[in-house]
Amino acid sequence: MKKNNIYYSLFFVFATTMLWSCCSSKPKEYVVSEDILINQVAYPVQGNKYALLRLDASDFSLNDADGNIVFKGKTGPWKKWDLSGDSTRIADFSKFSTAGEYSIVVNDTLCSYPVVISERPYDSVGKAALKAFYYNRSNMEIEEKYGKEWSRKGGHSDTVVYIHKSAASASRPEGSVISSSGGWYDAGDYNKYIVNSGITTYTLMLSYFLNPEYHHNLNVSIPESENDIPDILDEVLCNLNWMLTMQDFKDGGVYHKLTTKNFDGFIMPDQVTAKRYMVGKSTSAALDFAATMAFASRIFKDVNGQQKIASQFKERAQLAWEWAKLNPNNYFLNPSDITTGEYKDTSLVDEWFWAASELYLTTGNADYKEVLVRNKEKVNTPKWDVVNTLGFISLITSDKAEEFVSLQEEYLDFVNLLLLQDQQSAYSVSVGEMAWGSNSDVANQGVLKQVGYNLTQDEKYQRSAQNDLDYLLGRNATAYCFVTGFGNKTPMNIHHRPSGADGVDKPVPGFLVGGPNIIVLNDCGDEVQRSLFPAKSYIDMQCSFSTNEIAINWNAPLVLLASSINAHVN
Ligand code: 9MR
Repeated sequence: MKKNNIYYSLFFVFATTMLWSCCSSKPKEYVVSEDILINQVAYPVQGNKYALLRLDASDFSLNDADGNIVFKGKTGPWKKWDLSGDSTRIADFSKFSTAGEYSIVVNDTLCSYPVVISERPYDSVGKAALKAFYYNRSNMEIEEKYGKEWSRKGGHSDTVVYIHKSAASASRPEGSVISSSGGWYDAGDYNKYIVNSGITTYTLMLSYFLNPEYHHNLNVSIPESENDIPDILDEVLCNLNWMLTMQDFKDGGVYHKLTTKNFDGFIMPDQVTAKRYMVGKSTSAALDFAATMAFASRIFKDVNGQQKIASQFKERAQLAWEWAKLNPNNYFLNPSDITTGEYKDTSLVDEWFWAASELYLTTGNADYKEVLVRNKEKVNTPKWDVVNTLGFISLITSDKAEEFVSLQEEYLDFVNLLLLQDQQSAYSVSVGEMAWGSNSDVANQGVLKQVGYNLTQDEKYQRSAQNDLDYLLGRNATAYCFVTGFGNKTPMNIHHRPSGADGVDKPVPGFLVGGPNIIVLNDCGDEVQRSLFPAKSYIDMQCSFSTNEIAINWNAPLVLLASSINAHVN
């Protein structure tokens, strides 16, 4: 992994208007400009294809690798984005639909990075995004056969986990030891957190639920690829099995997290020595666990040979729910001796709604319906601490959907609003703020649009979801393709411990970085300046935990988005 480099970061700050070296269009040489923003992975043959120009040009052309002009067009009107502080105009080449490699040429001097048009544009990025979960498995060796240059020894067997005093109970007193193996590391750190695992695991199962045929045919080369379960469900099972160990089945309570006291350094997982603890049972963990397990039981009951575990998921979900009812106000706060991720949430109405929705769909018990009706809030963009829309999605796509017609209307009203925001936006996205993990908000809005498409078969939803993917893959204000291992300008120095410590130059592939925001401007020290425009405030340095970390809950919507578009573009 490259060392953090201050010159590199300073260069980035001033690079927004800089021109890069030549692209290879012949017979004429053009200079690549990052003011011609494109999806650097690929565009579908059928569907929307456009670049965004930050240049004053009224015409553009699409040239093939030999320099021949294959399409000419006019650019659209300027649109401004307050979040990026700049303006763009559209260069639309949707009408051109021949697969191949091209570039956009402007003013007869400047060109874009290569524009790829393909029948199956997101196969590789979708596979890599799912494979990233395998790379982040906590307890097992990543074998060379599957992990290539990113193979590594196993770490964190988590067979010896100490009960922290915040989690002590009569049967498991402080300092007693339990085993809690498996699951994924949460992010660039090595800890495992139930709240974040819940939404992540749900989103991957939703990807399967929406696109079963696509996932049945998808092989991402993991140790379980040869069994008869789709790889995405094998991956999910690794985490579900770990989640089960996070429940104290004596009382149904679910520990909030399994963690070291402080974050480990940038060392390989097999080198770490710090003790791991089970910390605090929380209401949010119990409800997210209940929701995820209830959905898992519906998914796995129809999977070959998985009926037994499916009914276990259901029982455990109910057990967690009962605990939450008895302990509705166990809001998690880090104990004074623990400094790792807190995942603090003081408003749990949405968690009650989500868990009640999943349990109602799984059991048919009207008591849960009564709770969900009472706790319904407005549709919004899902996040680890904002989960009511996950309940909406499950209800309106279920076999009980006719009981929830008004929820479907509310849902589509919200998604239609997102589409309007996309049309008005200079960067063709619906986000109105840049949060920590802003890229996952873009991806999750793409997920909402894809669900809209599944419900209605109306192409407009899919087109707007495609815009979200285009943004993530390079058509954004930083000109980065935000997925490791993809694009011409790609993150190299992610805040991810194995990528930082493995001695391999390239980061582990398939990870979506958190992306721009201005929440913590000095994570690399005061001497490293970032843009004050939120949508440009991203830096490819390992120290930038606030913009350049990766996380399982950010990758899951990328998997769904790429898989769904892949499944439907052809
Ligand atoms: O995704 C989380 C973000 O919403 C919070 O603002 C941020 C600070 O509390 O934490 C993020 O989650 C991190 C977690 O606490 C620890 N593992 C890495 C996660 C991604 O940064």
